[in-house]
Amino acid sequence: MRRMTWKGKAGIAGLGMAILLGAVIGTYFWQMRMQKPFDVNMAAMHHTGGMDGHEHGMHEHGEHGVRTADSQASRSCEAIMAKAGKEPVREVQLTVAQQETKLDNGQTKQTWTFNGLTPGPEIRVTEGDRVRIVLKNADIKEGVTVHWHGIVLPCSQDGVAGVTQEAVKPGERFTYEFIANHPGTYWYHSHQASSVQVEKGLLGKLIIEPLTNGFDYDQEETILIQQLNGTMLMNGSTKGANIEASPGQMVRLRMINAANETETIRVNGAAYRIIAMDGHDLHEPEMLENYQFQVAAGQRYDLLLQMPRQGKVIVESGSGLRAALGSGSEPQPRSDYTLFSWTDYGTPDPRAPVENLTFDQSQTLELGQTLFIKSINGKSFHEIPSIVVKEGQRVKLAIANNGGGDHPFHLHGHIFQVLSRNGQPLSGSPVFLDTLATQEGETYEVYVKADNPGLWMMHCHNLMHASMGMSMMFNYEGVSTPYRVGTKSGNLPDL
Ligand SMILES: [Cu+2]
Repeated sequence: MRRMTWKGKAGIAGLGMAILLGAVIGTYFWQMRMQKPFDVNMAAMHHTGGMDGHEHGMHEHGEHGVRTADSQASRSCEAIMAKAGKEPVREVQLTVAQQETKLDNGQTKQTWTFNGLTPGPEIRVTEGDRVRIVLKNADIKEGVTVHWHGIVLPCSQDGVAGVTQEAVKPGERFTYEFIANHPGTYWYHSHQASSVQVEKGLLGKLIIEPLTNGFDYDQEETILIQQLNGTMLMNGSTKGANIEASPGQMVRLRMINAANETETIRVNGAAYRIIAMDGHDLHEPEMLENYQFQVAAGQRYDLLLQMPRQGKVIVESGSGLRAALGSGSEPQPRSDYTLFSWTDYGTPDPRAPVENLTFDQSQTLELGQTLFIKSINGKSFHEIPSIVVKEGQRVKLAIANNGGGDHPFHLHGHIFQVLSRNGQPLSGSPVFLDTLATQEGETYEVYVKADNPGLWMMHCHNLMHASMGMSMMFNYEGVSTPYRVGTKSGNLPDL
């Protein structure tokens, strides 16, 4: 019997490898295509496919499976805007442009900026203000939008390309207007090709100061963590932030994670309290010492701490960035930290119970991964059936992380309350969020009051995951949109 030569074996192995590689690459591009549909109406349950133009005007929804025509009581997201009123107006101009940004480590990056900056200018308003932002696009040909992350606002102002507006093209402008109803720490970013545009620099801080403060402090600071074309920055610096603070001063430190990965934060030199999550105050939060806590992508944590009599306070992130507050010697670093849990922190508030609640609708969302796509209930992006609610409904969402990394799950236009983690009701402060951190194996139940009619995206805020399909809609029955997502219109909100 003739034995195969070494070359023959290598040839067959090589051919096998080539076929396998071809199949993998083919599948990859086929699946990536699904994130770039041709023409989709995100208000409809099913996509049009772009061939026959047929749209499904019917939704199956609710606990009774009632079918209702869209034309019935239909209203367009475009027409849902802030009512006229006499609130003090705060107007801000934001111009996006391409430019070179020189970092403080000497590197030069090709960036996209707001008013020449990344992060963009901090927008700071007061609770109750009417905020008017005029966005101009100088030269970004893909078009841009601004989404106001965590803000409860009218549908037409949400800044999602292809859902609430057309992407704003070079030479064009778009004016956003909303009432700053909920004080807290927020941020803004482009929601056109978000995974690309946020990475290139289109993001910034948005602070709504409260009319009356629930906590006393002498000064406040905000730190924002971002990833700019592969480089981690804190407040735009590769070296971190140096914050002036005097001994004994009470400092409110607002922290925004605008990058894609969960950041583990350690504080040395002072005990502190976590007083707010995603902008919303916690109820009777206790003092923490020797704890580390995790801020997922898109989330915000506000800390309250008192500067020591002497020396610095150091706030360090897992990605190696640090903020130094005060002056003098640095505290000794520790090696033992307990992981903070927000499910039993602070005290319950009888006004916001987590048990014995009733709901009009319950849905389960399983976040996971299949091959190259990130999925919700096994489907990706526009193929995921929208959740359809009626105004006034009490909706329970069970959100399970079945793998594929941390999935910070963000719902637009609403503030939801977390009820339980892994079947265990929260036993501390009520927790109100717009971005829920989930890790593999965890299941959370959250309560959403359907009180803001519109078409709302709901997606993983690791924007890479969103671009790979972990993005869907939370739609109100009867709300339509004149805009379309897809390569035909060029509106690709989560690409
Ligand atoms: Cu994810």
